[in-house]
Amino acid sequence: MTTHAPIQLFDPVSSTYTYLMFDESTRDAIIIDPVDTQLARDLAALKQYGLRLKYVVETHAHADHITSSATLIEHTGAIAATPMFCNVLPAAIQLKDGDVLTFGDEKIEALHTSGHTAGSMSFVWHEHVFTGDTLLIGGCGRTDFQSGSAEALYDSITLILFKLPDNTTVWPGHDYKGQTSSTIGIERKTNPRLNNEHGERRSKESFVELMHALNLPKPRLIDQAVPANMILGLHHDAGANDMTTYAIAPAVSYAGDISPELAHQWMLTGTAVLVDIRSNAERAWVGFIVDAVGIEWKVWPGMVANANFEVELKAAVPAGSKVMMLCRSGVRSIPASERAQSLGYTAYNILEGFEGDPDGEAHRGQKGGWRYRGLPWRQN
Ligand SMILES: N[C@@H](CCC(=O)N[C@@H](CS)C(=O)NCC(=O)O)C(=O)O
Ligand SMILES: [Fe+2]
Repeated sequence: MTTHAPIQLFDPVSSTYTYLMFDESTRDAIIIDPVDTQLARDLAALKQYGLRLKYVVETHAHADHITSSATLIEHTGAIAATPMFCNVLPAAIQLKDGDVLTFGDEKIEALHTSGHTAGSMSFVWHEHVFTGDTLLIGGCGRTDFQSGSAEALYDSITLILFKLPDNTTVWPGHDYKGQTSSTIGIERKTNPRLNNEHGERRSKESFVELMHALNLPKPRLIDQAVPANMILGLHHDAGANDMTTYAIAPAVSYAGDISPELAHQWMLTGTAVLVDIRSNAERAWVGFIVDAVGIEWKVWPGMVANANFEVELKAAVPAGSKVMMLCRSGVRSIPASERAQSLGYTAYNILEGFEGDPDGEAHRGQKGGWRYRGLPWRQN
């Protein structure tokens, strides 16, 4: 018989647990609550186990760390799934209570367990529950910010999570004391937030009073983390632009670097063809540019080079034309511009791509990509 166990990974700075689960035969995988600073660790784990990441799942929009969702998706071609009421708009899958995600023959079910935040979810997989910050070991998530509600948390814990079988393993979103897992039975009987000193279940009023008296300091990163997590952890700095927007900066191995604004103008006037070289998965995930030609530079799964790039480019764009290469952040579009130039096109690289560089730095004077500069795009 196959035993099902999640791989539990820990970020010591934010005390966050990330979980990786996969189907043993197909190697399709999902990850729950990945942390931006642990990207290399998580990519290495996917490689080590030979996995194809299908979904990046969030239990809520975190206040204490930034997710690596967007970057993981760019690397792997996975799809983001976030709780519907967290309003993380770029996530392709907006989870409702009872929704099931499938990876290989494996299934994981989303339960809407509001309270820590209004949108918070827990996930049930075999005899395991990933509780995010709804239920912690001997504790529970705080309810004093981000649409938190102690009343809702009491109901979610007592009426939803405590109704799971006692032997269900509880895998929390954080632990600040080095504990790794618990069970529903243990938490139901001994969790001090839910039970009084005599081991009796607290009333909702007593729980609410306790939660309101916690007076915890604000998470250190809340002001950066929440806005970043609302867009899957993409960092961008829209607005600032200290380069002449319509200038062409000549390049050595292709015709030059141009701003998204100039690219847009050239597209409207028919001066050049915009070639969107993001993977199909990325475009489906975050959005399309109307009238752009889509030719993948790297292909999911594994983000391997598209062997048909030359054939597809030649089929789509007449030889000798001007082309403008656009990717997500302006990195992949550089080798793609060089390639197009070597194939006889006059090739321009669009600075900062669709989203803008994730490090938030100004690259060659440009900040923010196509979308964050307010240029037109569509969701699908
Ligand atoms: N000290 C941490 C804050 C930790 C924190 O507030 N964690 C939230 C989860 S996002 C919580 O619910 N903690 C519950 C508790 O500490 O009892 C930081 O600055 O990031
Ligand atoms: Fe949280």
